[in-house]
Amino acid sequence: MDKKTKDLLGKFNIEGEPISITPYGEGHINQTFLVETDKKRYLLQRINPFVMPNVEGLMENICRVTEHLKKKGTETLSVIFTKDGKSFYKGEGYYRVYDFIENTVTYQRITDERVFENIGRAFGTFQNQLADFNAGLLVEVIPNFHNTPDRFCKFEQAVKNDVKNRAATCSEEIEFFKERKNTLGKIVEGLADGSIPLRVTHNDTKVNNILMDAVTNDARAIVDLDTVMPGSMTYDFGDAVRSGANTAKEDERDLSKITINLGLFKAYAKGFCGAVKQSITKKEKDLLAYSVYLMTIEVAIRFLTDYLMGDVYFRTKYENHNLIRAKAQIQYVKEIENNMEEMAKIIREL
Ligand code: ADP
Ligand code: GN1
Ligand code: MG
Repeated sequence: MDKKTKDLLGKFNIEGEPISITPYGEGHINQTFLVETDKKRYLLQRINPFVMPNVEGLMENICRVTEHLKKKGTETLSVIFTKDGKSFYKGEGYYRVYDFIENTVTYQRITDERVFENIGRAFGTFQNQLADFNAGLLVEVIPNFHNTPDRFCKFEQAVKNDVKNRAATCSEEIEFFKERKNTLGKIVEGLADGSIPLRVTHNDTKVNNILMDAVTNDARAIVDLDTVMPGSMTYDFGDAVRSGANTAKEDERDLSKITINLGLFKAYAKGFCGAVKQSITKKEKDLLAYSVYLMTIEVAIRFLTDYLMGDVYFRTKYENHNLIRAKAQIQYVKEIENNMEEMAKIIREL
């Protein structure tokens, strides 16, 4: 390990002598590393300042939410403080350290219905456990995060500016979103007129943001708490199904492999709805199938916007990665559209 890394780790209250540091996980936002000392393992993250410029507010949110969850006996992230008592360190970038949660696995995709039902139950339970958390204490770290009409406006702006001269390479995709402009508002409108309750939600319930027990496959800890903010319960339903019930990778190039696995959809719905049955309203339940459509088209719009803007938001692995992601998510939207009635029926019959 080089001196610079050792010095950085030395700023935090970690146990033992650092031995190794390796890039870890498949997150699209922060830079994540697994750190081993002669005593323990830790997760070091370089926080993405473009996405979350208010690091102070972000870490304040995470400390409050994790304290709240710990009081309820739930396993969650443990922030390792710096030697001068701060939840992050500012050097050449912003860094934070968490305990590495041992004996767990993260899935990038789901194939087993029982596992997905466990994940649904865990995100539903997370929702319940934050029901008595004072939302007024949370800083809106990424404003308008799931405001899909606003995402659409930003996309239109990116098409107009076309700073990288890329719009000509994705005219079909641009058209696809424009045709669906009027389908994007149901949830923000419901939140605004009070017909959908504003709750404290995770907002990024991608399946690799939950750690499962390596032996039993039960849900152990929900991680990536950067986006815990006021929102709609339906977001935490829709985004998990988007990421978990796809039969192909998020960035699959072979579009013929992509569809929604309805068995998995049903399994997640069973777990999630079972957990929130005391609090979910009729309108929220009626919007669950739609939320899968909405979260998928929203992320597709975001990938294409980022492609048009020159890949400034999501971490990418190759030149047109965001375009490939957008195309795959568009294909998934089409499949969801074709299965929407069946999905709504599954929810009604639960
Ligand atoms: P990003 O914001 O870039 O998505 P995450 O916070 O989700 O970064 O971390 C990336 C990955 O690291 C997660 O998908 C998960 O697999 C793993 N991970 C995150 N926190 C922990 C932790 N405390 N212990 C073990 N693994 C973790
Ligand atoms: C990002 O951070 P990660 O990889 O868990 C993004 C989500 C997207 C997702 C798409 C803060 O999630 O909103 O749905 O990529 N997170 C943020 O894979 O923007
Ligand atoms: Mg993540």
